[in-house]
Amino acid sequence: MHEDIRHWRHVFKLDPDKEISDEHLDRICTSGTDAIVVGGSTGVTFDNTIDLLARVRRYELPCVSEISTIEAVVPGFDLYLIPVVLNSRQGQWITGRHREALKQFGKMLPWESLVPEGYVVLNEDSTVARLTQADANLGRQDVIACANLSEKLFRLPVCYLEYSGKFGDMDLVREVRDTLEESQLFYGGGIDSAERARQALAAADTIVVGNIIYEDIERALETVVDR
Ligand code: 1GP
Repeated sequence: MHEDIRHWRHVFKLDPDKEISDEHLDRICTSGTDAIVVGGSTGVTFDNTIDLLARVRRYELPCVSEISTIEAVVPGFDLYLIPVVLNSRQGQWITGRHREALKQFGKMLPWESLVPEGYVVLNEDSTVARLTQADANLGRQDVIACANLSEKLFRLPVCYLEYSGKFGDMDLVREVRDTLEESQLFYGGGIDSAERARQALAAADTIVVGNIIYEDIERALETVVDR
């Protein structure tokens, strides 16, 4: 399963704290996307996460959890993405919460199902930037340095450029991908049309589409472009 991630080009990220009808969920899960990521910054609980997992499980595609809070760790996902927010000003988002989780779940953890992500939060107005107190106003060289931190120093398998809510600088995304040698580059933020999906796909390995699912389902579905 771990290796399957390498082939993912497009994923939808569903927020357990937001409502989605059965019809829209059906269209998302049968859209041709490569996987469903379940996660969000706020309001994520055990109950709303397990509920969404059960609904997505009716479909054949992989369903992975991106963990933002220890309370919402739910067994039964195919994989667990573990964000390490490299540009957070608060240690709890880099190792603190992770240490608590390891203390609590230590021996029960399915280590082979955990995929750490070197997160670089780049939209200072996003919920995730505020929550993690990220130093999001980074210049080009700082972003490249973060990518090197992620891959070369910490050897994380995934580097995630997170512009959540805003379409980012595709030249910079492409430059980061050209810098990375081993790790996979996830890009997320503001993909709300086929055109933007194509641009992001040309710059990153894997694109993540979130908000537009809840704003305009037709446009969300358009982001599943030929690739
Ligand atoms: C959020 O990167 C994802 O974690 C997707 O961003 O919600 O802006 O699509 P959007």
